[in-house]
Amino acid sequence: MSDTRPDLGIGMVGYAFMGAAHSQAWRTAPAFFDLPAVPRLRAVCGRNEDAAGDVARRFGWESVETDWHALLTRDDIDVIDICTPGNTHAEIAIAALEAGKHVLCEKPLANTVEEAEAMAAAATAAAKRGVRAMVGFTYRRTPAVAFARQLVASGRLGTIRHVRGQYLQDWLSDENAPLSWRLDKSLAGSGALGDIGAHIIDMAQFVTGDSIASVSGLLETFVETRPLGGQHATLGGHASQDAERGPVTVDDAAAFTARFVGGAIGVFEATRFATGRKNALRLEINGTAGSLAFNFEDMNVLEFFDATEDPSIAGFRRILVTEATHPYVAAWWPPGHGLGYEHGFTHQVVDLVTDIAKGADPAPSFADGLAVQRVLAAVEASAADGTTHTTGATS
Ligand code: SOE
Repeated sequence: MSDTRPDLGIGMVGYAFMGAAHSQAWRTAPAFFDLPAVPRLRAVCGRNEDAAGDVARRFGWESVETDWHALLTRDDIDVIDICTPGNTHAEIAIAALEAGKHVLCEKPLANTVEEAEAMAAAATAAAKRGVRAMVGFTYRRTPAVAFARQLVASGRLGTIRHVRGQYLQDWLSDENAPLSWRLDKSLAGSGALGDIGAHIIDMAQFVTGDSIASVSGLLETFVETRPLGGQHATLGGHASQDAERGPVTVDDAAAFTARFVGGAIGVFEATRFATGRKNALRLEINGTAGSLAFNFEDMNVLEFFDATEDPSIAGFRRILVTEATHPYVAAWWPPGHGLGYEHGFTHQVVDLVTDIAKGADPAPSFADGLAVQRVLAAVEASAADGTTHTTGATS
């Protein structure tokens, strides 16, 4: 039977780790979810034609472009999906929105607050013309995280007192892991802070429904030079200690305390030096009526403590967030069969396509991305001068 749903043409810029994650999401979403439009993988764009061509073959992209401007002139492309380093986000996203293309942009939204402000303004102007923009804080779409937000919103935690966020990785703990774009401030904007700290900031604000008002922070670069070349892995890798070295211009680790507008206090940590921790994105929230704890390394589980229960039987319960009644799960497997890292990207595509069809503004919006950028900038400013910095958030 022929599919009567309209096509939605996708043009993706970038093809590496995030490009692969996004490619599988665009392919998989219409097979599992009843989408209002069918994503068509029209073109993947990269300066290295051979590498982009390889991704096109593996994932089924119909064509390859080597200059992203070409995507904006194509009538068969409706959405520009930006999977490139942060220094290119603002230019591509603003040009795409002005050309009438919807935009999905990887996180963090930009490398500076000024760029993020320009992007948020462009998104507001575009929305008036029915053109939508979303920033890719994918972990929001882990069912356990979306369910945590529902529990907080329904009042099960009462008034939030404490927020504890950590994003712990260890792929730089080898001091001979080679220099890569994530360690170059001119390309990445910042280090652990923006790359993974941005995720815990967004997740904490998303789950609590509150905003960070002020921060006091520390940044540290433990290994100041790294080998050029060597064997690169997607993250990390290894090179000879005799290789020529170049400077690391970003933080290896970030830590900060925070005050939320609603009165909660927070403690946050982001590092690539937590040996043994691979992708431990953890969030713990304590409220007057209960607590929640999440760890991405056990991503199908949400721990919940109900402080209103009889203390003699109360305790943290381990909820397997794999029931059809949990967010996103009904489209997938039977209870207990579980989801993985890639599913968040599929859910992101599902929500974006649905909002585009409905004419609704997707979340997280570019304004949400800007709010995270302001927290990142406040942490950097605080680390530089040793004082507390406000973010400007009031609600
Ligand atoms: C690298 O630290 C990284 O790939 C991040 O850039 C991603 O956003 C996160 O999903 C996993 O770690």
